[in-house]
Amino acid sequence: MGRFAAMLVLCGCAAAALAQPAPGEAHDQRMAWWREARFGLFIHWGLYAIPAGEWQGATGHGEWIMHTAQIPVEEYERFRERFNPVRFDADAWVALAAEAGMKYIVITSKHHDGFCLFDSQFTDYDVMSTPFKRDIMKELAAAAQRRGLRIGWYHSIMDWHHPDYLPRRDWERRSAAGADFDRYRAHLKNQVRELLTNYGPIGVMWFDGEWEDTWTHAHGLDLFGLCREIAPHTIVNNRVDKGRAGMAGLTLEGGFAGDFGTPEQEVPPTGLPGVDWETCMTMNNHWGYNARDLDYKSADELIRTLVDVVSKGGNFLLNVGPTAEGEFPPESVERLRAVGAWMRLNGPSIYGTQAGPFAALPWGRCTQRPLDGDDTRLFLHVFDWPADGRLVVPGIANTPLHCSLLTELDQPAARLIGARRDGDALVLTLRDVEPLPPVTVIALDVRGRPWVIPAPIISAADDVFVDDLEATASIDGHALKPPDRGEAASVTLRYTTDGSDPARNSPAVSGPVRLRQTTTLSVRAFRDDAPFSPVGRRTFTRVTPRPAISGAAAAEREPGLAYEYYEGDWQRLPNFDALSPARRGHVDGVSLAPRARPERFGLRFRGFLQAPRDGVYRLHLRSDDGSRLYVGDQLVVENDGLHVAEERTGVIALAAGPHPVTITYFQRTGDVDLALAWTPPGESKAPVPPAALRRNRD
Ligand code: FHN
Repeated sequence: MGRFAAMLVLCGCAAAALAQPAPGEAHDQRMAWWREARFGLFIHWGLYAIPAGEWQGATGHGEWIMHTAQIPVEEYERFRERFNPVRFDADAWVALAAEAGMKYIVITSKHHDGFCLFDSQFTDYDVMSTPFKRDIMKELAAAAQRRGLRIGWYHSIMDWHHPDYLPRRDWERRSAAGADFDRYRAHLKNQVRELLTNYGPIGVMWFDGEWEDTWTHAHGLDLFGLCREIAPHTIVNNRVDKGRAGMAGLTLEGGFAGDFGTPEQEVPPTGLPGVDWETCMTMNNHWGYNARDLDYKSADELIRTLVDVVSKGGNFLLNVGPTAEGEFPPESVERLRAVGAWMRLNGPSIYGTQAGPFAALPWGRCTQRPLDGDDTRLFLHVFDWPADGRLVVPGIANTPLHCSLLTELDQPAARLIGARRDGDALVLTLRDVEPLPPVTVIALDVRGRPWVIPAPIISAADDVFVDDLEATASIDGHALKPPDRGEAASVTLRYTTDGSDPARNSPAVSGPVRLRQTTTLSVRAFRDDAPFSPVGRRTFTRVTPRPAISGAAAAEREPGLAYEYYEGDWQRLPNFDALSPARRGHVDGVSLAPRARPERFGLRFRGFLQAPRDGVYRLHLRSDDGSRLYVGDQLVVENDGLHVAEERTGVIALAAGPHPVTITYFQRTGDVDLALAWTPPGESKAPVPPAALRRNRD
């Protein structure tokens, strides 16, 4: 066995290039209530609640029904005559939000369909021209104020009704002649002024529908500036501008506007220090009311998602789509009440807390808040209760001061939970403690600010190798000293190659290693012969290259790939075998050339990838929206889903020669992108050259 390179690497923040408004005093003051609140109610309500997801027999629509069912404006407008939510009760809605433990409400003042739920002097396409004739936003704002909740407006930039909004939907017959987008922007700004002026203090402007090319960065800055000018205390999301990184929702560098990022239907994989963000999520599969969609997340899942989001430093905006009668669906009410019951017991572990100090915990999550002096309260959210009654909190150097169930904290009869040191970890004794599912919260007070030592990082080119592989180990130098003070501890990295935990007499790392067989490397930091970090572990597998295909003579193949072009509306890659292509042909390489329209289309490319030599190949597929790459039947790159241009990489060992390859892709709306690159063994990353692609002769 060779040696490791012991590198005490100062690893900086690895987060993508994310922007944040100038931190400053004003920003923190503006964000203070929102960072304290952590949990809010999203409401998607409008004319689309009337069809409730159904149109001419199709039942999968939502708030996009005007577009997805291609309902002409003049026909969709007629829903206005039927909008009469006689059971709407603003106080009842606010009471349900408060009962759930929510501290703010964001409701659709106008969604993409252009219909306004408020009394606007700039359009008659609003609630005052319906039989209901009441300003719903005014009633809800007043009810929220009475109950001490903040109110916010979701206002769509995209507008499928206003004659000056462009572009038209690609299926519309309505002419775009005479449409003036600047006149539309003036209309939009007039309504934003109404919303920020006529309804009392507004907590949030939650813009959406910013992705079409007619809306520019300049427009975003202008609208953001208007909000700041009219209501300097109102926070504005990043969808006011063009800097949102798709459904992942965070704000890219480049001076884009917005006070917080907006991941949608997903939670960032790790916390993002210093970044304000809010995950918005549906309870079922639709934002707007769909009467048939009973696929609701359980209350337990919603509670764990709330904890997951807050443990990473975010806010959670949970959606309800009310019915046309003005009521929350009973399934939503049931879940709001269940989440509220948990919040009444555990709210202090959510409200005003910050992201926990751990990159990951095997049994749950952690949030934290400072205590008087320099000490810290850690809220340990236990999802998986330890069968042996021992809860191991790994890689924490702090001294424990107090530990009990959150629900017993500050009670005279509080049962203390034992917390003792075991190497790098604190071990809590839970044998006599009853868990409180779905998430039991333990309050662990520690001296000082959290000093967490992560497991060493084991680095190598890939997890698989054909002939041999070099690996190294390192530990984050920042973690080797207490926060903000003291000298870095002097540590030694020790390792094993059989999967066992390194011990104080295990060999010390001292240089790179050359692996020639499948091996599990385990590395741990030791200080004065005592374990100082958790164990870092990584398995490297020796593989045999996938044999190239033989038989069909290469001479019968042409350069390039065969393609099939499909048209349809998908949220994920469809099964193209079950569809009929609108067109077939061949192209030099993977590209968008075969498409016949800007959105709602799919492509499938098939052919052969010529591997120049035996070895491990990294294949890189970038797409907006979803894509996949197969070699033979093996899925090598998974990049499916609705997202901005994101690149995913897969690794496969190939023998020299041709290998059957299939790339699938779909685009729903907005920006498009598709690109294939590779990193052959011993070479650097580059687009796959046409010379490496072949297709069967027609
Ligand atoms: O198109 C909208 C969608 O209808 C819904 O409002 C979500 C909620 O954030 N936002 C857009 C999709 O990203």
